[in-house]
Amino acid sequence: MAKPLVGILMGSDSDLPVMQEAGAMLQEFGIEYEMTIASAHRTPMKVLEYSLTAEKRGLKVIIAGAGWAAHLAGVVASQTTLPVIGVPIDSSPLKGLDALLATAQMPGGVPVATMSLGKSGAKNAGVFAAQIIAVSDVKVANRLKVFKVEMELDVEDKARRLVALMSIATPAKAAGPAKVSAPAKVAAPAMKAEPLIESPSAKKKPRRRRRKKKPGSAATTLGPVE
Ligand code: C2R
Repeated sequence: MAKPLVGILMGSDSDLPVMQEAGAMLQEFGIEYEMTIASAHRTPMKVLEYSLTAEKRGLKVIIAGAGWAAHLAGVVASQTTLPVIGVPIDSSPLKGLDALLATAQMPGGVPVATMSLGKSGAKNAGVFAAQIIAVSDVKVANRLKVFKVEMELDVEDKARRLVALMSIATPAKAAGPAKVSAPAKVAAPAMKAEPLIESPSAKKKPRRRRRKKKPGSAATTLGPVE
């Protein structure tokens, strides 16, 4: 078996249903990977050891997924020059916002390439790791190209099926306009189109024009009060 090129870390076994999406993508691109649980909070020495030896062991990329106060990816990034991809996991009562900020908001000099929350983030971590490896691996680069084309074809296929479904649901439309009886025309009330958003100036009440006082009117003829 070839040496793993990607290391997938997660803070807890509870992260596995999300993080296995990353593994599935790497498998699709034919990239060997390893997977383990390590926590910067609960097993800090294991995280240090893993990060410090990763490059020597032949890893090219590390993917680190964690939920809650997710410090795992940042701590890994502090101990290696390998690219670190962070996956924030949406397992907390804050629905992952805490993990997203903790993973993304790294101080300058210690980057963590942060993916989106949850399963799509883990999937993207797998694709992104493959893209990093593809820079120096033509085989992986070609597989990525095929992956993109397949994704496009898949969307087009779904679009075609949707159009077909729509024509089944509304057969009258599909049969052509000649068979559809035209609805009786109802005279629309004369209405002025209202803008959806009123501009502040439009909200202002129209200013009343002051009438010019005619010369000789009471106001102009009254002299100062003595
Ligand atoms: P448990 O389900 O084990 O209680 O863990 C894990 O990633 C998990 O999502 C709850 C959550 O705690 C996270 N965890 C971290 C770290 N270690 C564990 N964020 C860490 O080192 O950052």
